[in-house]
Amino acid sequence: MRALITGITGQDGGHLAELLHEKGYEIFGLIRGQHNPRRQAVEAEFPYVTLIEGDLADPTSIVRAVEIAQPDELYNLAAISHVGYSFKNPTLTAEVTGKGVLNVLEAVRLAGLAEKTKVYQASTSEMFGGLDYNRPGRGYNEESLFHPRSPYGVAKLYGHWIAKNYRESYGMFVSCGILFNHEGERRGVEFVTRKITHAVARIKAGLQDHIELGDLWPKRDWGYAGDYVRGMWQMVQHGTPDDFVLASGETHSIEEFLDLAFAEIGIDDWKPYVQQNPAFMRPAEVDILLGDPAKAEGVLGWKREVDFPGLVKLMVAHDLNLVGAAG
Ligand code: NAP
Ligand code: G4F
Repeated sequence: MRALITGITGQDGGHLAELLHEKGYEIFGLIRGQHNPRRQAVEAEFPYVTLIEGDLADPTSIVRAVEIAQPDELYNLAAISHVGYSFKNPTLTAEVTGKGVLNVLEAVRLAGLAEKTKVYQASTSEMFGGLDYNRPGRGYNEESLFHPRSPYGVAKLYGHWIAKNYRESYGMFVSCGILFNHEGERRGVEFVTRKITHAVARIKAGLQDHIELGDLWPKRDWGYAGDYVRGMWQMVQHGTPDDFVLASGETHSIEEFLDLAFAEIGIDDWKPYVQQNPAFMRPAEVDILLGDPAKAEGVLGWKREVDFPGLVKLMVAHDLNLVGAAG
């Protein structure tokens, strides 16, 4: 089996490369930029991945990548994925996170692979928007209303619908995973969980004395990325293309994340170590995300293995090791 992963340098790209390698796939990874600073790290960690240069905003480069890889499965994970960044770069976000999906689907068609290549599209819980009227207290599922609250969420919603449109119009196998937040040791430090665990480790090591964050009350449905990429693969192995929510079914505030992370280094009261900085607040916030993964659990047999305390523990342990403050 041959797989093409866009977003190979990202968190999920790394977990997925590892999983597909264990399963014996020949793996191709799309990498952008003439001098991508992550290239060396990816080559060192995943020597079995063949890198192909291309950019989601350049349709020709995607056709070329698809022609080279001739994939049985294409996982479209590439995106401008940071919500805060999308407010500052809305046009770029629309081009890459939105129109980039169209470029991928068209590339598969133009390469004559519409019947062969199964496509996974990385949709997101950000499309729900977290407003109270939207299934309050029950958890969003595949039938919930969409009300995106950021340029990122709006762009992802275009990607989601164009993916469904290609499934319905051309009979292509295109499945959309509507994934809630998933984190882990590969998470970028620009996201709140890893920003916290990295800072906690550095505080323990005496390398910094506080952390600056935005709003602390928003709640997220956090899971472990390794569990979620397994779900992506299961969606693609399923007999028919469809949409599936992957979530933990629990929601926790950033304050709760801080409680657990600081407790790992023996600090019960994190308040003296946390300063709020408006620079990290967003023009519109998604207050609360809670997902209902019943369909994925029932139809695919997907089950997460890492719970919320386990996630925080593994991330802090990883970062303590990274800064040499473990033990
Ligand atoms: P990530 O770590 O931010 O990775 C994003 C990837 O996209 C990187 O490899 C990045 O490459 C690549 N990329 C950005 N712009 C590109 C372009 N113009 N052309 C080609 N590649 C480009 O994201 P992630 O957490 O792994 O998430 C994977 C996907 O799932 C994303 O689409 C994200 O929006 C979606 N998602 C994530 C979550 C989550 O909680 N993690 C939840 C729901 C959905 P560079 O290294 O070159 O920047
Ligand atoms: O970690 P975050 O940046 O993740 P966010 O916005 O929920 O988006 C992530 O999950 C989505 C799935 O729901 C993905 F689609 C998306 O690609 C990405 O992976 O922020 C989480 C919460 C937000 O409420 C934010 O306002 O944390 C809040 N926050 C508070 N201080 C902060 C900070 N977020 C960041 N990144 N940095 C802060 O200093």
